Amino acid sequence: MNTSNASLARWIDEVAQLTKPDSIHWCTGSDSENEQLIAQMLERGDLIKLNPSTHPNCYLHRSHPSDVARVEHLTYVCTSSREDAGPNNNWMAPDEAHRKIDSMFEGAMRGRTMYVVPYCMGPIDSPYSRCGVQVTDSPYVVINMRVMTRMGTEALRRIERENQFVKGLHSIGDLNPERRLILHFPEELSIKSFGSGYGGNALLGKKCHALRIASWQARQEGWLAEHMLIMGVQSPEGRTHYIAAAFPSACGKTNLAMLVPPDSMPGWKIWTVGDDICWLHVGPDGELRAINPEAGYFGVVPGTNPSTNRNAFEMLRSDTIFTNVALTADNQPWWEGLDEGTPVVDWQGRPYRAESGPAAHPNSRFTVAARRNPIYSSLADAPEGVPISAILFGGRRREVAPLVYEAFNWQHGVLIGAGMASETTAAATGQVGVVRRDPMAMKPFCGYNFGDYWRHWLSFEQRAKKLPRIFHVNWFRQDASRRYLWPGFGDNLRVLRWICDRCDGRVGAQETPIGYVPHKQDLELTGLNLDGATLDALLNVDADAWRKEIEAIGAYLDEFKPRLPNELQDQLRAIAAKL
Ligand code: OXD
Ligand code: MN
Repeated sequence: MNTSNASLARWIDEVAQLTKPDSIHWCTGSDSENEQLIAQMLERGDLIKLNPSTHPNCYLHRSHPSDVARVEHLTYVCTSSREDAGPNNNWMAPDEAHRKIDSMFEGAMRGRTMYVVPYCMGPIDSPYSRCGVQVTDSPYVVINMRVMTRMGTEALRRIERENQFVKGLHSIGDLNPERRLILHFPEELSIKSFGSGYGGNALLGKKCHALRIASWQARQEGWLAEHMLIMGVQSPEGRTHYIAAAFPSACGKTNLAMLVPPDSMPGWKIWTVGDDICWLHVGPDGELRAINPEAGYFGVVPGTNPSTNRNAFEMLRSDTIFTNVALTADNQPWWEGLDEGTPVVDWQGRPYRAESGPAAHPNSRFTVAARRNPIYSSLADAPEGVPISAILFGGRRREVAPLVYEAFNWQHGVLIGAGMASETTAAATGQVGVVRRDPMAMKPFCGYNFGDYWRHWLSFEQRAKKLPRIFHVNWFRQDASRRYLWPGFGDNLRVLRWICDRCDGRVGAQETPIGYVPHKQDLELTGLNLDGATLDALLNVDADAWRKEIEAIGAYLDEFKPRLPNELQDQLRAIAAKL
């Protein structure tokens, strides 16, 4: 027995009887354990050591070519009542779901080691953190979980003290896409994932626990689990505002969280608290406080270079696990958008040929400890979290949504989040570039009915003494010839600065039917080559386009009746009337 917790010991026994591993390894999270796993993976060819002089302690893993992204069509929320999962989730009855996936797990770990991975989501000593145990037969998952969570003995001790944990059972199976399922049982606080080794499907602490299960728990316990980065924006006077921002997958959360200020804004500093997930609690002072439940970044590689994100680029030069990138002749990692080196081997390990598509997979990823980030916030591990001044919602919208606008109030802000839309990306299997509604960037991650979720968001008006202001941003506006109107990346600080000024009550704004937009003179644009017409286009609220948008949002929200809160419909009607 490796634990004093009887229910954990019993569950591990049951799982071992079902999956029949050759041996069981309880992970401690130690350096030597990690080194042994890496040595074993190198020997089996599951990892490739990258050039140690340019990229010390970096490795490449190539996944099965059919297993490179989240599989939303195979991801289910299994609640007793279908309505509780809502139209936003695939649903299966819990009994049927267990039966189906247990038949896949039957004997699945024969000939393999079963790893027991205790982990803590959030600082190990934070009252806001929650623990879990993932069982897996994939050493790749273990070494990634060690980077992404507080994994090992300390987490196990906390589980033994609290006697509560999320159970996550995972096997890569035979990686057959026909035998792949990602199932969530929020009522049982458990997850079963079979047939994929890809991050979002297999690192169960991340999307499965910290978003789908946690969002359910958060509703019961009065907090929020969100798909948001958390960053500190420090002004030259030394005042720091913490901002939480929700953007769909592969829309630049990691880049924004690690932003490098433009030369024309000396004295501004950015501090990263988190790049993907945010747990928001009402603190003792009645304000919203945020922790990042993760301890590492599982970020999109392509496009990372010293000018788009110098911090990320530096961070990836050592101690990083790369997945599905290409290789240069001297074994350095290579990806599209890296402005140096030449690929010779593509992400599938084949000699690179331009006509066979990109060298690195568009959803190739890095796994790296958050502490390697040169601008890691000193409060990122604070058990009490950071106070949030502003919440941002945003998507990839070629048209319609202006660069930035502010909600009139909390209810309107919730409507802005609920009506969010974005063009799809390579982070999930399926067509790329089509506009879909992605409320709060949680479409793939909310573990319950969106109608109930929005009602829960609205309830924070009663729960909190002071709420953050809510904004919508769009870095991705294009003109008719598909040219981006806004430079993005470091220059996004210009928009964040306006947001901080609004939080401090320092600047006014122009009222439009959809919210407050900046007066042009209040945006810091020195050093930017932006002509007046482009700025007008970026801030323009086109009434015709918005009438259509409001209609589309209304039609989408109607899908959630009868659980759709009336407040959202009232907000929508008010905007329609003004338009
Ligand atoms: C991610 C995602 O990996 O959102 O963070 O897909
Ligand atoms: Mn994400």
